[in-house]
Amino acid sequence: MTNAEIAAALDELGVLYELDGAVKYRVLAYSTAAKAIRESPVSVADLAAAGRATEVPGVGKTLAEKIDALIETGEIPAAVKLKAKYPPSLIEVTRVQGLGAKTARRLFEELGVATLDDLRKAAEEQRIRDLKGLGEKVEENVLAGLERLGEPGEGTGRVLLSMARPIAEELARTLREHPAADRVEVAGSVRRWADTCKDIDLIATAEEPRALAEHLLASPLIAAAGKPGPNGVRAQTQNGVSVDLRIVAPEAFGNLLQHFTGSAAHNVQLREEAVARGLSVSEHGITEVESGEVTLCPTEEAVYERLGYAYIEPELREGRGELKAAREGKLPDLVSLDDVRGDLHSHTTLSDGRNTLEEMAEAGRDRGYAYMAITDHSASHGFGDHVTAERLCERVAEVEVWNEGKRGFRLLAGSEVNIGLDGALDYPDDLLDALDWVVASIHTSFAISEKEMTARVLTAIENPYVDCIGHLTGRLLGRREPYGIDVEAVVEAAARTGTMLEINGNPNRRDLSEHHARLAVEAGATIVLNTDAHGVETLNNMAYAVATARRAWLTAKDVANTKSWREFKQALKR
Ligand code: DGT
Ligand code: CA
Ligand code: ZN
Repeated sequence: MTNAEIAAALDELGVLYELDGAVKYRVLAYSTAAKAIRESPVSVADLAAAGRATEVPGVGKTLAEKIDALIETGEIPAAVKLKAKYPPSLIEVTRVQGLGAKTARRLFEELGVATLDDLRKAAEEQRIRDLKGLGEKVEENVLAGLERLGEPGEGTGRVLLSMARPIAEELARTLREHPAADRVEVAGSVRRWADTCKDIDLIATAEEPRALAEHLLASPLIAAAGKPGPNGVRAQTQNGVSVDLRIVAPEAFGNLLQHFTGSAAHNVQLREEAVARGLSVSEHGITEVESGEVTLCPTEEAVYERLGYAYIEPELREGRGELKAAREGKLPDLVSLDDVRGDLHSHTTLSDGRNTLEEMAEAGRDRGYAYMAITDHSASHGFGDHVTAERLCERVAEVEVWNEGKRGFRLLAGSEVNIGLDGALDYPDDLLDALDWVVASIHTSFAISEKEMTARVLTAIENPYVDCIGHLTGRLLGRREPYGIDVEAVVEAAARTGTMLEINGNPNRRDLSEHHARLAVEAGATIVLNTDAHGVETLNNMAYAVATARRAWLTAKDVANTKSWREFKQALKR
């Protein structure tokens, strides 16, 4: 049984419990465990067989027993029982965006909605609005959600870069350690740091290609594979990611790496421009059409040079004007991870973080940052201890105490303040004024019109105490579309008022997107690269924020947190 199958069964059970009215944390336990299992690089069925399923994060004894039953009998007894109560088609209904299990159950009990078809009919016939507490808006959302069911992101098999990248690097390491390996590189969308990836592309040269292809299959990360041959092999990882290993002759390694790094759009444009110059480009080399003379390039630099371009960083290879810029020597000097001197969005145990203020601060300092802001959620955020104004005042004092006697690193007292439906913030102005740094974000009431959402965010931008807007569009890659918002109006206002815009480096978000980030900088707005870390490990997500910035053509000058704190402070609007 694959990790994906086990995860799907637990997800389903979670939904069934939710339909049955279970408390939220119980439901959450199932979806959290399912996610960990789906993303586990090792086979959870193997772990379970060895009695070690509880090693998977979020899997306790109860869950481990359910997994054992599932593997043994193909079913979880609790799920069988609940399926007798609720038709399986109702589970699909709960998955419609903007609905949820609670409403699905009411629709089932009060309107007899048991299938997606029933749901569409009920919405079209305007029967949902008659139920207490549900209105026309819900009907609209249901119809929109039904439209979106077939859209990319769900069921398209693309995975987050944060899932693909560590596997790609581990597999490359495995291949490099084999004596037959010569060069091994990760290519494709993983190398370009795209948001999501269809598969992992690996490129290698080797003395004995078949032996190297076979060695890939020895990795514990690989679950299944085709037949390894002299040109490579295709395989599948334990967590369902496809891997494509291609092995070639070393003389043309640059041509091959360039070709398989892509993107397809970049390559198509590159080839068209080459044809106009009498050159034919392929993964096997560059041919001068008239003479038939072939140039083999051992490096990518040589490929671009032969074609008359400056070297183009993989993150820029999307066919968005990079070839013209490379020809004219106008490529941007891209911001890099080393340029980043601070992180301005992080959470602690005061709200929903896993680590204390001290632990987060130490971790930030250990990374070599010059400053870091603690920005716990604000009073209206719906879980854990609410951070009251009083508590936040104390927090400011705690940060001050922590900073005492420290040199070369400054902890900043901040907040990630919810933007209310009317654009107002949670705290009084004098408290916001006492903070070093205020990020304002939308966390509630997504389902308003684009016009309302834009006005709401513009109100926050006009607020003199708001330094930065967090994760502007609220998108969750593959799970939640960005909400409707007029990004052009927002970036214009941000530039005009000096309000910074965050690129959130949580790999599920990467929000601003690369498109919006480029738009923002072109409009004159300033960007901040943040992790939104909820624990010390996720401070590592800065790499994804940097990657989005690079894919948006940003230089260090466009990014505020490449400055020292003294200069940064001067760039603030207040
Ligand atoms: P994805 O969808 O996340 O896997 O994105 P890529 O870019 O990794 O795409 P993939 O794996 O289909 O192919 C890897 C590279 O191979 C791609 O970036 C460029 C090259 N390639 C693939 N198909 C074509 C094509 O039809 N024309 C050209 N010129 N290059 C291609
Ligand atoms: Ca690929
Ligand atoms: Zn947030």
